[in-house]
Amino acid sequence: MQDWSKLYDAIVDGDDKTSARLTREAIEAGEDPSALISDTMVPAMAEVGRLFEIEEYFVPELLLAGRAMKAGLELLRPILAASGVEPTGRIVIGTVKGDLHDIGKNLVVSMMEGAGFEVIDLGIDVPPETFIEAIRDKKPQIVGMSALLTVTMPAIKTTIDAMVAAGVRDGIKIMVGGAPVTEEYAREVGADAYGENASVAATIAKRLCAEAKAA
Ligand code: B1M
Repeated sequence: MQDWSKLYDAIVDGDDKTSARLTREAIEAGEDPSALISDTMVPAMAEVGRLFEIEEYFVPELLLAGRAMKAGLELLRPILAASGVEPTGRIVIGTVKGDLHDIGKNLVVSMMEGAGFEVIDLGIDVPPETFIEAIRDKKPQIVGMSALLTVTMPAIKTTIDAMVAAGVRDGIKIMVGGAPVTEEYAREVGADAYGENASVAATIAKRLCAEAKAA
């Protein structure tokens, strides 16, 4: 892989135009989209998080960096999706109520699409009732929930509890993920799986889907 440190810098600097231009160049150079994401773009966002923690960056910088990351991801998304074959299964996914972070969730969506899944993306700040409605309407094998804040993590449990109360929990597999979420937490709240990152999530989703279809 070529050195794409200028793309890393563009994301850290929140420069969406340069991010898009360099991503386009990387695509033209035949760079592997998954490697570009995991080796350059995700580490850039981690650096943005570090700068936020040490108070060198504030919310406006986070927003700009998020926009620069998205500008690149949007160009890579169709390429990731094109690698898929027959639909592997159907997934409903969203960022839980109160949480506005969607970059990681969008990456999971891209990897799932790349793995051949039909993905119904409910977006951000998704209340339990919207998940429940989507399960009834779309009949997915898997429901995915993303949470990036420690204060919104409990919304995963609230949503699963609401699914149980609504009688839609049986027959679906639930996968959860996001920076503060852990395998242990996933088990505690009654999820079926935890995805540490987007590519692991896609691999796990294939297994879960096979299990859901066999049940
Ligand atoms: Co926010 N933010 N943010 N933020 N933000 C974090 C999460 C934070 C860790 C920064 C920090 O302090 N270092 C911190 C949370 C602290 C905590 O709770 N422990 C934080 C905070 C505090 C806040 C605000 C409260 C700030 C404020 O207003 N004072 C506020 C909250 C708003 C809200 O949600 N209600 C806020 C706002 C924002 C922006 C809107 C400005 C922006 C988001 C833009 C957007 O998403 N469209 C933003 C950003 C950009 C970040 C950081 C810098 C980057 C997040 C990101 O995109 N990472 C973040 C710091 C960090 O994470 N280092 C931070 C890259 C992405 C690829 O990784 O999302 O982890 P990630 O996803 C990974 C995995 O987690 C996993 O796969 C992905 C890809 O490999 N994954 C799944 C994710 N979902 C999954 C689902 C799965 C499986 C795997 O299955 C279904």
